[in-house]
Amino acid sequence: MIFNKSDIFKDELQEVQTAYLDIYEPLGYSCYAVSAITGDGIAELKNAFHSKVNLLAGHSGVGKSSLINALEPGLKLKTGDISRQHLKGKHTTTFAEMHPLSTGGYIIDTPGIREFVNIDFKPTEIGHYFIEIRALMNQCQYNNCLHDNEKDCAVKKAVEEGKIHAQRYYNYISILRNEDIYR
Ligand SMILES: Nc1nc2c(ncn2[C@@H]2O[C@H](COP(=O)(O)OP(=O)(O)O)[C@@H](O)[C@H]2O)c(=O)[nH]1
Ligand SMILES: [Mg+2]
Ligand SMILES: [Zn+2]
Repeated sequence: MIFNKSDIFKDELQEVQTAYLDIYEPLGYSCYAVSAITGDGIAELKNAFHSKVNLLAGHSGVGKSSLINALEPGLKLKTGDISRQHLKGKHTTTFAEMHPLSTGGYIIDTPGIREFVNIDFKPTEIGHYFIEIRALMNQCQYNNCLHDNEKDCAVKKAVEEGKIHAQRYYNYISILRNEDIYR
């Protein structure tokens, strides 16, 4: 989990970052607060990425290409101005591209999140990609439970008990209902 643009995380934004760290760190995800502009945290990222095949996914404009440039200045990937992107609906990176890292391994730049979310998941498969939902789904009453309106759902029970973070459940339901927030 990478939190880029840490140079502009101040005051309320700092709290937002902390709130996300509190969701993802307990789930076992390594979290990195970095800045492609100041270089903060880039050394740690380099360390985590070396000798692996890494892929950056996230909304257009979050700084994926800028981060890769910070890791590998020689690549000189095109980066975009967010406001202009929004006005013209233009994405700077138009297809996924794999680049070798000088530390060994590779990094894949992607245009955004849309292409991943558009993959046709069966509704019953979505829960497999949430590790905390996956861990409980066998305890649901129905083996095809979507953890939505079903009775005796172990996932919903865990959300009510605070064992699954409400934000994560909300994200799950949004993907299940094919909502637009991740596009
Ligand atoms: N303040 C700040 N701006 C950044 C940072 N990283 C990227 N940007 C800016 O965010 C915009 C989008 O960056 P880009 O790398 O094209 O995003 P991508 O669409 O995810 O590849 C550009 O204007 C970058 O200069 C950062 O760490 N801090
Ligand atoms: Mg890009
Ligand atoms: Zn369930």
